Amino acid sequence: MRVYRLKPLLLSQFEKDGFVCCRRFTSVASISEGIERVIRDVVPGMPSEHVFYEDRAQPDSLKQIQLLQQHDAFFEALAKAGPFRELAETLLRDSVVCKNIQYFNKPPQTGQATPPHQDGYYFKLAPPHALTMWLALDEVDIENGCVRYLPGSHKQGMRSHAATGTLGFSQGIVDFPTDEDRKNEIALIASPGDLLVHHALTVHRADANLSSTRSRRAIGFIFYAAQAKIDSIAWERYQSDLKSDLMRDGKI
Ligand SMILES: O=C(O)CCC(=O)C(=O)O
Repeated sequence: MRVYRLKPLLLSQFEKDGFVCCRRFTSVASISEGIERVIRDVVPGMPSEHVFYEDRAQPDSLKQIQLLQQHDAFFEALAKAGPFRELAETLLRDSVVCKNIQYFNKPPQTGQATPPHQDGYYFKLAPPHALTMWLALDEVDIENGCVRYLPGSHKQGMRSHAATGTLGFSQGIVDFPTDEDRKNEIALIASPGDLLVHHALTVHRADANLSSTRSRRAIGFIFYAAQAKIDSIAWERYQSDLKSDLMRDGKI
């Protein structure tokens, strides 16, 4: 398979830049079908804290589904074995645990920006050895809100975060963008099947979807290295605060 020959190159890019982009990593037909099936058959029975809408009264404004691997056998199989997991093991130089498979959409015009953040701030891991994969299901470009990275930011530690008010991305970097951030940020345009992978400390964000017709759908995979340990007290506190905030604001 293509990825095997490229693995040493991908690993050195990942360790240097904190992200890699694997063009045409996979065909998206079965994954798109899987997501359509979950939206149709599973979402109606899911707990509200696993399904986020821009506006709960508008089913078309669905923006995120959490923990697909717990809700659907197809996604459970993707979490347990196959090319995503194998690539995660290579890039983290460890065996891995798949913690979350997520669906992301930015619906046309209503899809909000993803605030600048480091995933490790949400994960509460020591050491912060984890990565996120982001598989494009649509053509994704500047207009509909492509992912933007700060190369090398994974080597510069955790930045200060604070509440954003954004459903699904509750924490954002407080001093973004600095002049350096503005100079260094790169935007990753992607086609269906392209896979972006970033380290848990890599700073990233995405703009809102300004297109009037095009959605911006993607699947996210979160893998933790086996050596990374969760600070379970900090994590439980964060989850409980988050749930109360979302319920108070009527978002879930
Ligand atoms: O889909 C997006 O806008 C960004 C996803 C993201 O930030 C993440 O998976 O960590």
